[in-house]
Amino acid sequence: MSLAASAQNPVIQTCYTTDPAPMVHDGTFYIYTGHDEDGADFFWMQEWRVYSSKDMVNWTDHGSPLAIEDFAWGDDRAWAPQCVERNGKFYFYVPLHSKLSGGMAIGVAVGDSPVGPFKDALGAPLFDNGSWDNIDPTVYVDDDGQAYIYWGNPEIYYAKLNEDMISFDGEVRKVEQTIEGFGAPAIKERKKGEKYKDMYTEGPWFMRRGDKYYLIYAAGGVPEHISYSMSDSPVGPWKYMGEIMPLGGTDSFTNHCGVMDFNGHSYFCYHTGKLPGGGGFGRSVAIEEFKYNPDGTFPLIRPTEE
Ligand code: FUB
Repeated sequence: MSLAASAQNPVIQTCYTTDPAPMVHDGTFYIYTGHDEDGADFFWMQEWRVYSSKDMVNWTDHGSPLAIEDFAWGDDRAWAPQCVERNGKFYFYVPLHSKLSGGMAIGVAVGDSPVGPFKDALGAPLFDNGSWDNIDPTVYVDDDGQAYIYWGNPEIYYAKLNEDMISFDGEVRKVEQTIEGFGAPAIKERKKGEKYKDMYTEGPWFMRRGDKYYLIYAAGGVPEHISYSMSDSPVGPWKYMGEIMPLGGTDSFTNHCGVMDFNGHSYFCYHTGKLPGGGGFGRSVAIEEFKYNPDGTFPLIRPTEE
C-alpha cells in the first residue's frame, strides 16, 4: 500500500513536543517525544509522550505512558527517547538526571504495547557513570539480531545490547570523532573557544538501510543543524557525509531527528519552535517526507517555513 502523506507541521499542536523518535509497528507510525512545559526557561522536562498515525495526517494522542516519577532513581530532565520492539516487547530508552550519580543516565522501561504502560525494566539505570554526556540514546536491532545502542553529547558512545535488551554485551566504547568521520577534529584536538561548524553535538539516530549504516545527529554546537555519517559496519569506521537539514527556518537552537520508512515513503522527523508561543524551550515535532538519493545518501531537507 502506498499512502500519499503530507503532514501539517507541527504535527502535534496541542502541547509542545520534542526530540521525535519514530517507530513503525503493525501498520502504524508511532512517534515518541519529550515534552517542553509551557513557559519553560530550560529543558526542565518531566515526561515522555506517544502519538500515532495510520496515514501521517491524522494523529492520535496516547498521552504520557512514561515519566520521571516512573524511575525511582531519577529526578529531572526527561530528554530524548527512543522505543524499539523486540520479541513482542517494547523497550523505551530514555536519558534522565540520576539521583544516584548526579549526572545524566540512560534508563530503559519495558511494556507489552507500543503505547504502554511501561515500567522501569531494571529498577536502576542501564548506564550511569556520573557523566553529563549520557543523553539521547538510539537503538537499532540489526538483521543478525545484534542490537546496538549509541548515545552522547559531546562524545559519542556505543555498546552492544544483549538479546534481553536491558543489559550490555561487553563494554561501552567511545567513537573516535575524526575529521573524516564527523567533519571536525577530535574533541581533545579542538582549540578552546573555537566553533567547528560541522562538529557532532548530540541527538544521534542510528539506523541501517540496505547494507549501509547511518549515524544522523545534531551538529555545529549552538545553534544546531542536522548532519550525518555513514559506514559499512554498525560500529564504524564512519565517513562524514555532510548536512541533511541546514541551519535556519526552525526557530529553535536545538534540532533532533529520527528517520523512518512507512508505507513506501521516507520520513524525516525533527523539531522546531514554530507552534505559537514556542521557541528554543517550547519545541514541536515536525515531519518532512523525502526521497533518498539513488546511492542511499540523503537529499538536503528544509523545514516547513510557514
Ligand atoms: O530535549 C532536551 C535536549 O535538547 C535533547 O536531549 C537534545 O537532543 C536537545 O534536543
